[in-house]
Amino acid sequence: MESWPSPAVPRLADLGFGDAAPPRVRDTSTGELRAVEGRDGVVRMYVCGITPYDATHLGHAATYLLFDLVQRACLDAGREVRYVQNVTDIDDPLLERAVQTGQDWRAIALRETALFRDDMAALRVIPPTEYVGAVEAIPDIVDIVTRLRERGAAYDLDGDVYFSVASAAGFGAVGHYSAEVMLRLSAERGGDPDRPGKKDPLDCLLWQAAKPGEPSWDSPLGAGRPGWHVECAAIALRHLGDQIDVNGGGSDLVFPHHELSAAEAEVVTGTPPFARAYVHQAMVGYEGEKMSKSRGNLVFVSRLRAAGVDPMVIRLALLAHRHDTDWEWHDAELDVATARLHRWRAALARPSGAPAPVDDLRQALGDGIDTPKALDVVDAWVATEGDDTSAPRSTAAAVDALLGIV
Ligand code: 5CA
Ligand code: ZN
Repeated sequence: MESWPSPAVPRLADLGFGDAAPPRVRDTSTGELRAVEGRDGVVRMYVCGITPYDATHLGHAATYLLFDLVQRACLDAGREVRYVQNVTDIDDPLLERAVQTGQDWRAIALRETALFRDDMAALRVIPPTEYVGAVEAIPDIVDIVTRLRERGAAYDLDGDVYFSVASAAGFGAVGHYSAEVMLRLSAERGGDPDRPGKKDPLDCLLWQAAKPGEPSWDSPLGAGRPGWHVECAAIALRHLGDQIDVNGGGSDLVFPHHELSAAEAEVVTGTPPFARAYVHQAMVGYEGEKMSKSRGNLVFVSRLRAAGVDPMVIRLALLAHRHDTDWEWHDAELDVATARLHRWRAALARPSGAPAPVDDLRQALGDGIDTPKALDVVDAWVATEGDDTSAPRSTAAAVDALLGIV
C-alpha cells in the first residue's frame, strides 16, 4: 500500500553532537526498560495499524506518535529503522460498518485509510518503510497458516482453522495475565472462548471459512478470510524476518492480539522471542471512558484540523502525556499546547540563547520515551536567556529531530 510523505528529519550528528545512545523503552513483557540496539545497525519495528472503518482519533494518534518518537530516537542513535505497519482492511468491524451504512467495505477502507494518511502526514509522523494491507498479505497469511498446520499447531473446526495455544511454549509471556483475565479479554476483544469444539477456549481463528454474503479468497485452506492475529504475525515475518526489536501498539492489544501473534510467529520460526521488546501506548480516554470507535466518544484529528487547529498544537498536546499511563483528553489541552508552541517558536527565533539542551533532551527520550520530561527540558531552555548565537538553531534542530515539532 502507499504510505504517506516523510517529514525531513535533521541529523544532530551532522551538527556536531555525535550519535545518541540507543533509547531504552519500557518492555511490557518484563516491565523493564530495554535498550533498542537493533542488529547490524538496523532496528526492526512492527506497529499495529488501523482498522479503517472510521476516522483517526486522538488515541490512535497518540499510539503512532509514540512509535514515531521511538523511531526518531533510534535514528538519532545512528540506526537505520525498518518500520512495518499493517492496515486491517478486512475484518468484522469493517463488514459490520458496511452493512450499517450500505457502503462497500472496500470503499470504506480506502476512504478511511486515505484520511489516516493525511492525518499522519499533517502530524509529521514518519511513515513506515512498508505499509501493508491484510488483503494484499493474504498469500503470506495462507503460507503461515500452512506452516502452523505442518507443525501440528493448527486444527480444523467445521471448515475454520484454529491456532492451538498449547503448541506455543511461550504463550502468556507477553501479558502475564491469569487464565481468568485472558478468558475475559478474549471475549471482549474479538475472540470466541465459548465456541464449542475448540481444544482450548483461548485458541484463535487463523482462517475463517467463507460465509454467504461475506468476502472470501480462494486458497489451499479453502475459500475464506484470515483471522486477525495471524495477519500481523505474517506481515511482520515476511517484511522483517524471524525476530524483531519492537512490537508496538496500544495497550488494548497486549492481550489477545500481541500475545497470540507472538505465539504464532514463535511456533513458525522456532526462535523465541518474536520481539525483544513489546511497547504499548496506554489508553487515551475522553468523557470518562476509553476513546473508541465502538463507544463513539471520539475526538478526530481530521476534525480538529478542519477547525483550523495547527497540527503541531495537536502533536504537542499529545506529547505532554506519558505513554505508559492511561490519561484523559480535555479540550483545554489545545489552549495549553497553543501557548507553549508560541513560546517555543518565539524563543527559537531569538538571535541567541542558553546552550542547546541536546543532551538533556536525548536523556529524557532515551529513558523510556519520557515526553513530558522532554517538554520540560525545552520549556526550561525557552525560559532562560543566553548569549550562545548557535543555540537557537541547534535547539530548533533537536526539537525537530527528536520531537518532530517545527
Ligand atoms: N488493526 C488493529 C491492529 S492490528 C487495531 O487495533 N486497529 S484500531 O484501529 O482499532 O487501532 C489502531 C491502533 O490504535 C492500535 O494500536 C490500538 O491499540 C490503538 N488505539 C485504539 N484506541 C486507542 C486509545 N483510546 N488510546 C490509545 N491507543 C488506541
Ligand atoms: Zn496487529
